[in-house]
Amino acid sequence: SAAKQVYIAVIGAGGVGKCFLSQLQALAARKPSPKLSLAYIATSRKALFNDDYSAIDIGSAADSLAGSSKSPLALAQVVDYLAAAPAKAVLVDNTSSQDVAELYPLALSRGISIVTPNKKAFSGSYKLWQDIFSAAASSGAKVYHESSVGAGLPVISTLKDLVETGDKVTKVEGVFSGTMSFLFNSFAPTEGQGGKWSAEVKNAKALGYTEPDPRDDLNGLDVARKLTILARLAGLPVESPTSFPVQSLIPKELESVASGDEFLEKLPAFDQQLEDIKAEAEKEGKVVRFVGSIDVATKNVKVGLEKFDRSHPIAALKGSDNIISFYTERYGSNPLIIQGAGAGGEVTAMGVTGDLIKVVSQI
Ligand code: NHO
Repeated sequence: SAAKQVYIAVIGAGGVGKCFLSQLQALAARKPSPKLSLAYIATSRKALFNDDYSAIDIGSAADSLAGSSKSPLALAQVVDYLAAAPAKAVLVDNTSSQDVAELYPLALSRGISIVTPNKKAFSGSYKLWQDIFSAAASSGAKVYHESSVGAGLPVISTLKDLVETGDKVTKVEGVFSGTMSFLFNSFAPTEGQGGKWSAEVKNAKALGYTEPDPRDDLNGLDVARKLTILARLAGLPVESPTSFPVQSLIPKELESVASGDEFLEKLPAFDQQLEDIKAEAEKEGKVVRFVGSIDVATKNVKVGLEKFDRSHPIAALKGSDNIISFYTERYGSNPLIIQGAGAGGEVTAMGVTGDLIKVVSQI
């Protein structure tokens, strides 16, 4: 009889998607059983798939996709196609699309498992969150999203283990944005002066650390989405990433300028705002950092600037690293701390590939 197969569909082949494909190729070569068969791959403009589900070569998929003349299937049709496959299927969502995220309850209810770094589904409305996990519970399909917080760092799996083994998480605190980490580690270093705020933002963009429009990092929403996900896993029914205080670092006057480039051009005129905050921290011997925290008992979630002693682990971060501290009953006054690269294609894809391995072993 035929060896056991699992069909894989990949939506999104950008920075993370391409790294995922090369990790998938290596995984398929290392672990021949069950056979991981790439049945569908699409970007927003193109797709590759065969009506008879015959496998697409993983190693050449990204190139073949670029040359494909097929348009992507409508999302509901992707679900139909996978639900009718001759074996179990896993949908890997490597987009940041809200539309794809809203498809998860349907896919899960039809037995298709989901693996994704996309934050949208888990940090949108609380109803979507509930729909996703109740669809999975009733069909037995799996849903894993490790890379939606801290890229490949084991943040979500650790929090789940703490909760499921009966520990009481009292507080979660940390630096959750690679971009914000890089910006403040260079703007307000623990040693030396640091540059002007606007110059650091420009530099971070040039180095590829920011979104194409840096305002998408500076508005705090990316961090708010990550906090929403962790708060919900810790048991707080947070309604949305805008239902708690989030400090934006975009000057009011620049919120509505048309482009990211115009924003960068006008930003130097507002350097004094952050310079004052930095100076105030320095007077207390501290440095300023952009952090998020969840106080489980008081149900307080917040995102914004805070001052830290120079010796605090949050102050001493390097590069674009993330740090996440879990304060729990078992761990007492010394929190469980997870630290390391929190952004980038390879480390984000690692979380996705790791999740896929978990799902494949369970379906
Ligand atoms: P890209 O490079 O824009 O690629 C997106 C792909 O999706 C493209 O191929 C596009 O055609 C396709 N696509 C979009 N909408 C589609 C649709 N409706 N149908 C079909 N295809 C569609 O994006 P990335 O960088 O590869 O990111 C992919 C996902 O990983 C996003 O959800 C992103 O949020 C998530 N992610 C990325 C990173 C990262 O480092 N790149 C991280 C976490 C999650 O931890 C990282 C992070 O948070 C970075 C953050 N900026 C920080 O901390 O500073």
